[in-house]
Amino acid sequence: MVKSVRVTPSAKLDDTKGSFMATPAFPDITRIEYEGPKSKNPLAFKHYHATEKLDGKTLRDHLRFAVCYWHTFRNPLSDPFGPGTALRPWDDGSNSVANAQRRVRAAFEFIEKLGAPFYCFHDRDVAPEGKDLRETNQNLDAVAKILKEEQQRTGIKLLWGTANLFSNPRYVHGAATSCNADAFAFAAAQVKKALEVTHELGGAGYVFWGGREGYSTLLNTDLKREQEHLAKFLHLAVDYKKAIGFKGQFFIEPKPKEPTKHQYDSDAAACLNFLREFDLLDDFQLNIETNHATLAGHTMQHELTVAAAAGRLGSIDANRGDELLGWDTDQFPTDIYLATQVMLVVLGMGGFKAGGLNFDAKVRRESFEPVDLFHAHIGGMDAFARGLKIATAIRKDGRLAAFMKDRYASWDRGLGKDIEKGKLGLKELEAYMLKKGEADANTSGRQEMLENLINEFL
Ligand code: XLS
Ligand code: NI
Ligand code: NI
Repeated sequence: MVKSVRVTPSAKLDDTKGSFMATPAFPDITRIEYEGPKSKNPLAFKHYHATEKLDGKTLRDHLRFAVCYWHTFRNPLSDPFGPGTALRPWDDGSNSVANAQRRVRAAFEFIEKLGAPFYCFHDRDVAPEGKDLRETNQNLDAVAKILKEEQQRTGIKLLWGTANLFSNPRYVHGAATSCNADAFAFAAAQVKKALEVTHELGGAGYVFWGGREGYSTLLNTDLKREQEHLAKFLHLAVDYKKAIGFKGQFFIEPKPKEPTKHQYDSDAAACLNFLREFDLLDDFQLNIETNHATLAGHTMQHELTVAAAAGRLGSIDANRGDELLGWDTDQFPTDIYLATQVMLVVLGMGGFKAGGLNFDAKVRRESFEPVDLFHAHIGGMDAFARGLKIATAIRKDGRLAAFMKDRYASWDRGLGKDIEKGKLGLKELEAYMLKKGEADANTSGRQEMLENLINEFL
């Protein structure tokens, strides 16, 4: 944790009992309320009204927002050129279990004041590593106990849990795809424990993001063997999930690079192919992250549409990158156009089931005060509330969907219908064209007209 944090002298740092910390972590902030679009209060929602209903479903249930523990409570806001700047008065900067437990109280105070219904965590960002696996597991249990207490006190739920299989140097060559079988074994033990804790906390899902599952050079990498090991690892997790009766959804999160030069789960299409090849498709859905899509050279809309087309869009890590910076900058999503595109796909598949919108995003290094965490999340939640409302209006209007349907009209009758039904082979198609001489004329794609149509709703 960041060295520069200062501890408020009045805070009772070792008091983690009772419903709240003796001294609140955010003493000047009360619950964030919905005040409507005309409000000028920066600490109020302008568009996210949790209990408002849209098509018979509350905004809370449509959007299923989650606060992510690693960025919001563990990110010191360092960059490659300088140390962390984050001021987190509730955090003494130590690696103690007591500090980790106190941090949980601060996190739930934050999530409760914000009014987000979910959170997500990695095993290693909620609890410190001990001297060996046994002690590490005990540390996790000690913190999970407080997580459970706070979940019960507040009603905040766990959207998904996951294991950090990338920070510890033992995973230098990867975890499931390491050349070192012992690293695979340690990772397996870690996932086993993380699954148990996620199950205990009633998690709706569990994410596998391939931390260092990739390579830096093919000169030393047996790609085929590493991918088979990854598949083996996931099969073991599926088996264990069934053994303990965990009913949550498993997700894979694609990312093309960073930390390695090439990650195996590079994009939605690569993940789907991998899952199919290794007979894992029934047990996994995809968790699509905006900044990972852009790193893969795709749009978020593309990644979502590819996943949804395969019936495998499960959850979203909502953030954004920066066009001028070539890495995973994990900024908070504020782009209403993008939020609209995302919600069009989500509504198109009938909404989230186990998944939701997890803010896998961090405030900028310059935004180091605790209150900035509120500004960031309020902005993201308002942007997605608007995206949801706009996407709902576009769908109600119906012109966009009607245009798309009409564009394929030739497939709904005669020849097209027969091809789709498998009635015609190359011979019959040749005979058809020999008789006709030339294909029917094409009509315009009307891209600009459709872009204008979308703008009508913004
Ligand atoms: C990193 C990933 C990671 C996953 C969870 O880029 O986004 O944070 O979401 O392990
Ligand atoms: Ni992510
Ligand atoms: Ni990411």
